Amino acid sequence: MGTISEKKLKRREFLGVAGAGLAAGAAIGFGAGRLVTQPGGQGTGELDKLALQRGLEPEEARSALRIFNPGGKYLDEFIMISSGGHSGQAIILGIPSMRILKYIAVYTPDPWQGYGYGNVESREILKKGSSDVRLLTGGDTHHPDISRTNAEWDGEWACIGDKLSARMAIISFKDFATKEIVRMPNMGSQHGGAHFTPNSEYVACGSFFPTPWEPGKGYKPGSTYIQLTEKNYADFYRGQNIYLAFDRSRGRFDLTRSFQVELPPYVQDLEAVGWGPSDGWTFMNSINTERAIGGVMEGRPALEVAASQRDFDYLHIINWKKAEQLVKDGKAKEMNGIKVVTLDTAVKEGILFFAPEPKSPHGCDISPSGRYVLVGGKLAPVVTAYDVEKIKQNIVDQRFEGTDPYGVPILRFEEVKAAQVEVGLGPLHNEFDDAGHGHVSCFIANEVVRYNLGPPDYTGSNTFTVIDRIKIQYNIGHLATTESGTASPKGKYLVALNKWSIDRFPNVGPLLPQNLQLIDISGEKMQLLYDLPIGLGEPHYAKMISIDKLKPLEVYAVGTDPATFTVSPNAIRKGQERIERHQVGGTWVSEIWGTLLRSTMAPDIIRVKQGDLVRIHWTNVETVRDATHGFGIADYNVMGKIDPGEVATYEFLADKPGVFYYYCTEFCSPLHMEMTGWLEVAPA
Ligand code: K7E
Ligand code: CUA
Repeated sequence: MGTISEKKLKRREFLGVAGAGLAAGAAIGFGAGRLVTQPGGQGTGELDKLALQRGLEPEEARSALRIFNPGGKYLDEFIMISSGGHSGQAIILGIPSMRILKYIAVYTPDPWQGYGYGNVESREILKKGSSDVRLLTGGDTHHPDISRTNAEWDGEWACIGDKLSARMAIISFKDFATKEIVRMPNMGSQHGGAHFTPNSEYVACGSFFPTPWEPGKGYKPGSTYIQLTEKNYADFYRGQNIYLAFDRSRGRFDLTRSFQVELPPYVQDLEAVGWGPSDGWTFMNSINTERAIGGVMEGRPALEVAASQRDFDYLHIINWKKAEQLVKDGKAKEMNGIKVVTLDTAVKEGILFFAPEPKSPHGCDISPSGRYVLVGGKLAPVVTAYDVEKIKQNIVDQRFEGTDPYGVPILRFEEVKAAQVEVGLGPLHNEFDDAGHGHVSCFIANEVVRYNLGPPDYTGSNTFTVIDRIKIQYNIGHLATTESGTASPKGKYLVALNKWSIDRFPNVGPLLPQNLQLIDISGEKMQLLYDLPIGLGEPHYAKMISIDKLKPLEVYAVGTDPATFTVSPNAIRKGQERIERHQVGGTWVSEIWGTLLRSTMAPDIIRVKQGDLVRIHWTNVETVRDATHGFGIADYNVMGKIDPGEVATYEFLADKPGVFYYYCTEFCSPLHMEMTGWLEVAPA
């Protein structure tokens, strides 16, 4: 910043010239002559000057004003839940301000949130979400979805999958915290989900890598072994699509009512669960229908080469309502705790079909009307629109071009295709607005490309035609528009989730942040508003829900167990603190019921014996919003926070003697530094 030279003033003529100044002033929204440009248009307006001083173009200054949200004002219209990629977390942002409001620990421990550092509730979540191989403390989140009522998001729950180890997590929007993780049976990895069915009966999710699959027995991580050869891969490896039964009152999955559909050993990729004309159907695409297994060091071509030979892969079309009925009729087989509709049954009973899709596609999204399935070509520069009505009719008429090696009927491409839109290089994901437009991310072209859909989504002329494009910075993966993926998207904003940011931010070491770019899609031309560096990675997909659909708690009622939102059996009131020592099995347990209230931890001295299992139940008896207390014990790796009203249990083995300091880690009050205690572990 500094003084602006005459030359610069002249060059940036948006102020000096009355007309331009007026235009900028008016568009900024303050009105010419008021604040922006003084009468006479000589560029003395305060905002103009400020913009100039900071070297901002008028367009940029306008963008800043359109999204700036001062503290204390509630100008955000949407909340975005973004994946945190291989950080294993989820990220909550306000839109359009792009302010980060929260990180949610999902698959990865987080000491600040009291997740996985001695806290028993979160430890149980992580344990339940692990396999027999290891306790899993990291994940790779890709696709969040929000619970639905009549195909619209209701703002109660979110799900987000772990691509790495085939897990699904449930987040409550009451407290924006993780409630459950399940390790999905029979699957080695996942990618397609999460997708709630229109009334949240199920969360659908497909596998990514096929798993070794014992006929009749399925796959169990850590024990199923079928040697990886090309023949075994074709004969004994399988993909899966799961429908996790969702109990929306409790916010938990019920594996006993869940089911799976066995799929051929293609790499199943993105999927979408339909509504309207596509209600009852799941669409998922696939890559590597070549069934290449890799083996560059064993004389075979590299996987990505061998997996890109064919001109077409298969869009999978699953009649999930019919599959559900098969399960109810007892035609599914129980494998590893879940009912599986086997591939044979799926073929015989007519619940699985393919449609050719060009070529190693990515992205599979349903238009707001539910009529079109849009698939990004990835290696083909087109978006293919499939017409669900045609798909259904062709299935009824049994019009197939043949079957795949597993007997799955293949529809004729020309019969089920609505259109192909030439969009540019590397099309991936499609999102929609409220005016019948699709927006596709083009990874290689570094663009978001807007096109018209067809009827009933778009009823004008030039259906399936590109009408606008905007450069992004750089290498966009997903994009998100407001409430896209439902029957009534809201238009207005689009967030491009970009992988690279090369020259957009100051250098903070060789690895630059991911770049989330906010784009205004309300006008005829898309317009870039803001770049948000995300120093946590890597966001894949995100969903933006209208802020008024969310009804989060302000405080927990005192004594709440956040796992169930009911009164915890370990809740106590101030004055009821106690310490007990009792034996369970062969182990001595020192059990403490304590309270937290500014600025006392009661008890502040805990005396136990070496070898005791120490279990501390803290009740934060505060009733004031935001009056959180933290908890940390030196050298014992116990850390967390207890929100106002919350009851949280911490547990650890006191196996080393000594006198250890513990304290409230949250600066909560003037006497916060005094909010401390001692853990005395007497030698055995
Ligand atoms: Cu395109 Cu996992 Cu949805 Cu990332 S995936 S970009
Ligand atoms: Cu409680 Cu600091």
